[in-house]
Amino acid sequence: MRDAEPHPVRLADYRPPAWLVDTVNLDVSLHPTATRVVSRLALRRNPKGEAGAPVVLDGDGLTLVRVALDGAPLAGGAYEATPEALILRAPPGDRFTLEIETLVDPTANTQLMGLYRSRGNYCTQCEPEGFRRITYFPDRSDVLAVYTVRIEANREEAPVLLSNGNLERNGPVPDTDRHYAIWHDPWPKPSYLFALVGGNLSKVPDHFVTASGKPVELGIYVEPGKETRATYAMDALKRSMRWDETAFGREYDLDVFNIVAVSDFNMGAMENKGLNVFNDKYVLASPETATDADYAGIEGVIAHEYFHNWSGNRVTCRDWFQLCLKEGLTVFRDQEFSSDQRSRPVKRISDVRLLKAAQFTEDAGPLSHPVRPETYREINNFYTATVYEKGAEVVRMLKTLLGEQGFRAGMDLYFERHDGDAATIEDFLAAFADATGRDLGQFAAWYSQSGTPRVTAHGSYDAAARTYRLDVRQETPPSALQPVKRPMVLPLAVGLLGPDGAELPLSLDDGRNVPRHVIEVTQAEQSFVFTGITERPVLSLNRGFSAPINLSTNLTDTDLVFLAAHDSDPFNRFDALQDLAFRLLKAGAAEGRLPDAGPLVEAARRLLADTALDPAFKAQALALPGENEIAREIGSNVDPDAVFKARRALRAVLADALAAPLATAYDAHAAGTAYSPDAAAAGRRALRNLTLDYLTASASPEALARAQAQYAGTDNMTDRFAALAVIVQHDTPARTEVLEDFYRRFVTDPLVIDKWLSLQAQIPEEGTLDRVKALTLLPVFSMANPNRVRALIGAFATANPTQFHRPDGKGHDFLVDVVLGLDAKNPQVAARMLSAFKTFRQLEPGRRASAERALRRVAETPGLSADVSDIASRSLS
Ligand code: B3K
Ligand code: ZN
Repeated sequence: MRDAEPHPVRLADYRPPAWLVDTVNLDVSLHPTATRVVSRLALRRNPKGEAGAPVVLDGDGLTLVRVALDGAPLAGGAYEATPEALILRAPPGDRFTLEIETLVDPTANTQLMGLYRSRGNYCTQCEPEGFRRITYFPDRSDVLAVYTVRIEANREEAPVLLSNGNLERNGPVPDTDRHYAIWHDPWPKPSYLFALVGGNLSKVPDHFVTASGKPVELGIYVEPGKETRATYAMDALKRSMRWDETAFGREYDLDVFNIVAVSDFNMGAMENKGLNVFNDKYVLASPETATDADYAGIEGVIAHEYFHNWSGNRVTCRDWFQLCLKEGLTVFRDQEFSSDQRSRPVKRISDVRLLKAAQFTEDAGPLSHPVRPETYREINNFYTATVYEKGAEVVRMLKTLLGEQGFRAGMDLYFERHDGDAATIEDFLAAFADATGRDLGQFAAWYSQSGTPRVTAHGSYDAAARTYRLDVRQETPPSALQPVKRPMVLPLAVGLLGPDGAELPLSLDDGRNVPRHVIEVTQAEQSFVFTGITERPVLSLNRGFSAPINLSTNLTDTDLVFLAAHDSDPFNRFDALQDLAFRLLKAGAAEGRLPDAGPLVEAARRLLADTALDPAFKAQALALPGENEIAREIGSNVDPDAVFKARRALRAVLADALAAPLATAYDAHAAGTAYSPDAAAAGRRALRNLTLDYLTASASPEALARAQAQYAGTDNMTDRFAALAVIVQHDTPARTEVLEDFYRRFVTDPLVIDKWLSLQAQIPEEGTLDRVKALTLLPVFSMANPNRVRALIGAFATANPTQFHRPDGKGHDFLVDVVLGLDAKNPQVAARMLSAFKTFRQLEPGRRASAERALRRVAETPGLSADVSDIASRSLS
């Protein structure tokens, strides 16, 4: 267990490592409770490190057996060893070999960090600081070494033995029931990219030939019996490999690429060199068990981890403050991949929804931090929406500013310059600046300044002068650490629409035209005057959400209805509808009754009738913002019950006003041929299931019967689960029936049971808390499995605002009990659950006080992990 109050680590304190490791030879003898690890490190003093510094190797809970130096056993007095460090104060020279033997217990490892067991199989997770739980090592991302790994295990227990790189040889260990495999990875890598797997797994094989003709053997390893469920993941992998060649010129660089699916995993997946380890949720899919969203998730995560091979592995991070260097960039790359594979506008809309839901809320609350933080107490708590999602937005803005070619030139230069390096954000920006000649000095504030910029744009038309003037002001909310914030560079994609909806040519009064329709705001207040505008235009600003900002404009409801119908930018078409809905919902929540929804109804009616539109786009544009999204827009003094009621009321108004076209759309998008997970088919299902949601808003017996018919009559999980979700919203006997039926059908399939748990946790009724507690007692639930915990507890805390924030505080108390119970076993997941409180300051005073009491109860508990104590104290700060 780590120290709950460790000294904060600061970016400003970075020093190059005093010692480097050229090669690592690991010999791992797998055993359920006593795995023996012999590590031989070729150590070399770093000429750029602190002169005369001792050798300090990190450990975490290690049991040391012996140490040898250049082959000779080291006497006890020659080193200092604790479970947390191995220190040689007087190293014998500038270059020597250290051999270290440790014992680890993978079965007792419930943190799922380091070497652990998942359903009997051995696997590892080393990022960020798990390698030190396997052996003593300078466990930091700027120490790159070439690894050779020998794994030995019982043949029956672990017939499959995998590590990074290429397989050198394998075979039986003579005269024993054991066998071994030796893997060699020629690419120097930091310890966080090390991985090892041993177990009884089935290989789904395939192959790939790179653009330059190099053959690569591909393997996805799954539990025996699950092979057919890996087909889609394999397909996504091959498409990712090809895409990275064409979009970024990046080829794969080993003879093999393996993926292993495991059931117990703290996050989505891990990009270990040549051996990605995945949460099985992001590998396994079949039409009967996975929804369209699951398929899209698999495609995105497979791509993300694969793309890390260049953005993260070939070029890694100098230190963990630079995490966004690999994560933000790789999220951007996976977003682009999915956009190319599917519909670009639909992907952009869902990415922005996620950004706002997860990152804008984080940045507006006590856990706000810059994309590149400057201090941390527990790095595991910085794998955040800010680092990932805002980090990706910053890369996207670079592309918007530099254009397609400039961006590609910068990326090429970055990869060329830093291949084999541990790089920084400064290195990244310098590559773009040098490739394009552009000064990115002010732009760099996107990495260092926290908070979402608030931008107001006021447009005014001057008929006499034939000009349209846009006055833009920006301000980023101050924070305790950064009380004064500088203006940011905001690339705002813009269009002016004429009365017929046509796009007007843009030129500014200084004679410039507007390249790529992007204006660049760089000052706190700035005006742009567009000339030659003969009629009052309608402004479409921040198209495609080109800058991650909170924008308010002086557009009227009529303007928004116009944009919803005519904007050539699909994102802003969607956004116009959302804005209309937000205006109504905010007023409805504040006043207890909805204003006239006429303009929204008309805009929605037109959109629904527009046969030229992609059904997937329609489904997004017609879906009302969720309760959390509405709360975010309200921003302060939020009453979740009022939000819920306003949303329900607006849904009923739309359902009633559009009953006929919704029913027509439902029938018109009926499932046809066999299920296919492609984007077009998924889009039709999305629209149909959205209409089903509206059609059952009234809970009329006919509507529920339609949902029940869909539930029973389909063979795919998307349609079955969508029907289940709408039925479960209504307290009728049908609810119990379908929930029981679903359980019986899928009781042996944990990933499907997660959906069942999650759905029940989201029922917006008073009985839900007791229901959730009861579900924790079922044998299908386990606090030891992160997927189960996220599905049930996570959904309750993050997706059921009326019940989590019950006025009696019992929802808060429950989460605290769970977090405290979980902390001793899996601090990372416990801390994740606790961060559900990140928006508590936006609540009305009663619920805010209850959340604060709950957080205090955590903070005051003795013996907390660093992970949980860090989240509790920052949340309260
Ligand atoms: N790099 C890993 C995340 C590791 C998280 C450690 N707490 C997965 C990813 O982002 O690709
Ligand atoms: Zn990543």
